[in-house]
Amino acid sequence: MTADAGWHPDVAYVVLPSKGQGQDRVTVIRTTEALVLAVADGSGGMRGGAEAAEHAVRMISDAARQANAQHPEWCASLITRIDATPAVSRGQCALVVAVVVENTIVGASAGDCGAWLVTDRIDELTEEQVRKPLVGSGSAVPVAFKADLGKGTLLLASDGLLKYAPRARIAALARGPDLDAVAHHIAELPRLRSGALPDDVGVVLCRDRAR
Ligand SMILES: [Mn+2]
Repeated sequence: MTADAGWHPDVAYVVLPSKGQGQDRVTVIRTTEALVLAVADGSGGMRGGAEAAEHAVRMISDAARQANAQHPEWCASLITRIDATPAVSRGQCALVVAVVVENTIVGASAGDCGAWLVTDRIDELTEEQVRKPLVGSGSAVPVAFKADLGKGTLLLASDGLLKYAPRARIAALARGPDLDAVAHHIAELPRLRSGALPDDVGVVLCRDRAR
């Protein structure tokens, strides 16, 4: 064992706006014990979607520094808290939050941002999610999830990836060796021949470097 033996998660993320600043936001927060990851997708049909997504990731950053983030219900109660204190613009967003502590993943989502654990197969951790109403409506329904990271790659993403890229392609890329390159290549999957993106893409990846 080397001097810095211990838990060294590898993390990478990419956000690609379809135009302007877009409305997807991601955050990665490393605390001493945990890694807190989130993807927020501001609702495009509503004014203030980007502000809602920014507001959500700001609240997550603030909360991540408090204790207790490893509790299985922490992410769901955090989403409830964000839902109950919307952005000034009263915009809304879809949101997925995950906390990784060594081998354990706990998380929650509301809306259609998803979390997958990619191994030799895809575990759709957010399979049971409730997609409407969105966070900021005051009546979002966060659904928690839990998994073991193992040798897998955890992927959090907005619908701009999950709706517009083939699942098998996402998973095949997610198994690649260089996580930064993986994030970049996955985020480019939805790009159309015209060069445009059908929607903003937000993606965060995490895995154990020692896997
Ligand atoms: Mn979207």
